[in-house]
Amino acid sequence: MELTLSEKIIKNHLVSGEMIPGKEIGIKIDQTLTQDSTGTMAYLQFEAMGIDKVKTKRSVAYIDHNMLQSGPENADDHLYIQTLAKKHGIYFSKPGNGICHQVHLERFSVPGDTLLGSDSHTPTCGGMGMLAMGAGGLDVAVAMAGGEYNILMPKIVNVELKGKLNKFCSAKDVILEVLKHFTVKGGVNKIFEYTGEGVKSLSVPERGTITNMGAELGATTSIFPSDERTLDFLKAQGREKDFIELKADEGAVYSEKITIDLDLLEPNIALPHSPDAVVPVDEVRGKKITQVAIGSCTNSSYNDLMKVANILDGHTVHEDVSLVISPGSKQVLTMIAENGALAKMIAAGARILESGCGPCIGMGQAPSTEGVSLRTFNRNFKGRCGTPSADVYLVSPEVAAFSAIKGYIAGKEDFDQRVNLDIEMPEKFLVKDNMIVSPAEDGKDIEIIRGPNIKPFPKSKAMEDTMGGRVLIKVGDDVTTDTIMPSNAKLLPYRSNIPYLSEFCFSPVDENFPKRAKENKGGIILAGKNYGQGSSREHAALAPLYLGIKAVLAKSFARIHKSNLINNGIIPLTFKNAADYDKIDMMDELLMEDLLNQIEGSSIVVKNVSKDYDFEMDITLSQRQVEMLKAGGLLNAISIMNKREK
Ligand code: MIC
Ligand code: SF4
Repeated sequence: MELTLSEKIIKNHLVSGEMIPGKEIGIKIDQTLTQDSTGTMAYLQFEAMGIDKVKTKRSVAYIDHNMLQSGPENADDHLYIQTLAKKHGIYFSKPGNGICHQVHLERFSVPGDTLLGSDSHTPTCGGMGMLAMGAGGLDVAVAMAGGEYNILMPKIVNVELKGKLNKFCSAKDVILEVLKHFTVKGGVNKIFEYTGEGVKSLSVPERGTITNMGAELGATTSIFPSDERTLDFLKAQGREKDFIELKADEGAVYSEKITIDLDLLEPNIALPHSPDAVVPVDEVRGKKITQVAIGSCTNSSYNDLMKVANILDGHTVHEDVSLVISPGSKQVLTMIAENGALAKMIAAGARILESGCGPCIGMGQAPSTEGVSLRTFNRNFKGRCGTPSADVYLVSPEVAAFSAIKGYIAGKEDFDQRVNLDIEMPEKFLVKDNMIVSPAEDGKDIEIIRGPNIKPFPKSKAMEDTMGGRVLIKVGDDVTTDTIMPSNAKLLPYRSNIPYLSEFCFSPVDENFPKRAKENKGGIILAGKNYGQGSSREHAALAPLYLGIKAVLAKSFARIHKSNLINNGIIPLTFKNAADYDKIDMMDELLMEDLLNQIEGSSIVVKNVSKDYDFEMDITLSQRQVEMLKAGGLLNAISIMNKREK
């Protein structure tokens, strides 16, 4: 039978289940990546499994998020991860070496391999023809220990690219177009597979921009074929031995298809506060801006920054605008430093940051009150930039650079035709991996250094037959994990300290949530559609767990967050009838009885004790997930299994 590229890779890695869309499958993971803000927790969980050495082909620990070091907490976490990596067979990418996704694409990605990362933008390596997925830290820990990764077999969507991008359009405009079409809910349990003659016109980093921001669709991942452009990139990285050609079979069947004609594409922009609020940039041309931020794992490649340098060349950043640029990796930064592009940026008045996530995760460069920030990043959720009153727009590096000069959102009329935007991919990238530390051959004698900020993670208990509590918060659709457990320069240093972090759970929408949760000894969360979209941070499950949350009742869930809830023993239930959501008020008391029995079925009866009526919730769980919830989460389930085996 003819297969799509995604199906071929899944088939090669299938460990359990059948490849029927919507059914649970288990796949073998070849590579893992972690970053520091989710990594400490992932490694604490890995340690809890008692494994000496990772069982993957390659695992890499990056430091790229928590780099401000305004106190000892971040540096302590870095040291913990570095010493643990050395001991347990994991490569360590030092702070300053770059953003995990950019560096992984450059130095470690391999077509046809599977990659699991504790970061939602792990699909960046789909630009290399990898099956690359984001997950919670615990799932990544299990993969490092050699365990399979479970997902629902996705539907495969075909995005056919026709033609060639015109001068002022770039890969960012392609993915913004896809987001406009599918929205932030449209990709859940789907893989977006790119095909067509237009694919050839895109280099691997450009493909990476598209697969990176496919995360905003809620997709399982996105993938490009591995072709001659892939070979060019691998050769230029000195890694041609990693190349294999990969593509879908002729006649492969997709569940859905859209065609994008690159020739007709216009520069796009995502309006505040959602990556799918996309319109052509000309619709908002002329809006005054206060900040431009260029970088992030979406748009910080050599190609992107060379275009920016050419646009800025000989100009001055507008007096009312602060332009900040964070190059994606040491490789990119060194190359633009050596060829003079960096000097052009500095001369124009850009503020250059080190290679890392920086402003994208609110680690510095928060805009002014009610500021208007134009960013080449992938997420513009309200408040994520560090300024709740700011408006953040998402654009390509080209639009960002022209706008920085003009002082307003630039449209077609503002683009200077004379600028060279035809950037050739270098024949050889500058390869110097001296910020990647190899693991020890034998880690037995290596001592792991733990700073005082590292606190044990909360553990859930086995499911009880009767479970109830008050509705502690009622939220609407598309609530992000940034809302559930925000990250910013003040909070990110505490990612390994759940007790402290939990004090800020839901703080962007309800500062009293932690207090209410404690007073009521825990309870239930009520939510709309696509609950938990965005970041993979397991902290959005761990902090509620710490505060005693037992269940989340939602209209639907984002994929990674749903797994994180189950992995940590919190029950996710879906409304059978959306009208039931409307009937429930905050502080209503809900009760579930005969739970151990009911959870085995397809729905569960919930009693609204305060209003005295019953309603039904759907259980959309696999048997494995049911067992896990009964045991009280993944770690408990693993230890029960281990005991059974002994
Ligand atoms: C993000 O872009 O939201 C992050 C910060 O990279 C997160 C990970 C985290 O919260 O640490 C992600 O995308 O998963
Ligand atoms: Fe870092 Fe931003 Fe990319 Fe997340 S989206 S990995 S914070 S650069």
